Amino acid sequence: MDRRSYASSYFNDNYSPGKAFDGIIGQSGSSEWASKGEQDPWIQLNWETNQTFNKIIFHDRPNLDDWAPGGTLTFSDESTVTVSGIPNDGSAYTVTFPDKSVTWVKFQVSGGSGPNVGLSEMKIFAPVHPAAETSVLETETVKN
Ligand SMILES: [Ca+2]
Repeated sequence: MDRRSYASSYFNDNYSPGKAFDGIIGQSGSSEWASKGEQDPWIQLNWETNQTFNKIIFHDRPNLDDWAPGGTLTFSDESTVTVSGIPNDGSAYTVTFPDKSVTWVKFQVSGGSGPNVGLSEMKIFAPVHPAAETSVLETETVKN
């Protein structure tokens, strides 16, 4: 799956937007995206084909100076989801929404504070098909 990340700015190559999608969480200076002097930066992930997902887990930069407390998710279908309450310490903050089948998602920070606001991670999850539901149906079939 080919994907490409963009941001309004990044501090230097060690803080590139791809670091928010590298699966590494909570390591200052080695696995986080940081903007270059912005309080309300944006970051975007594009795919070559439609991706279906319904959950994003945010982790702020773990340092307590830079904080992206929330903002707005925009999807390529032009729908939006408001995000608020991302903790400053980098702990997980989960946002769920109806299934999106889209080619890009953008997160525009609002209310940010600190010298170089960014994110440690923005982890995107595909919908989980409820295996438990299948089990129940199978049980009922056996009873009959
Ligand atoms: Ca922080």
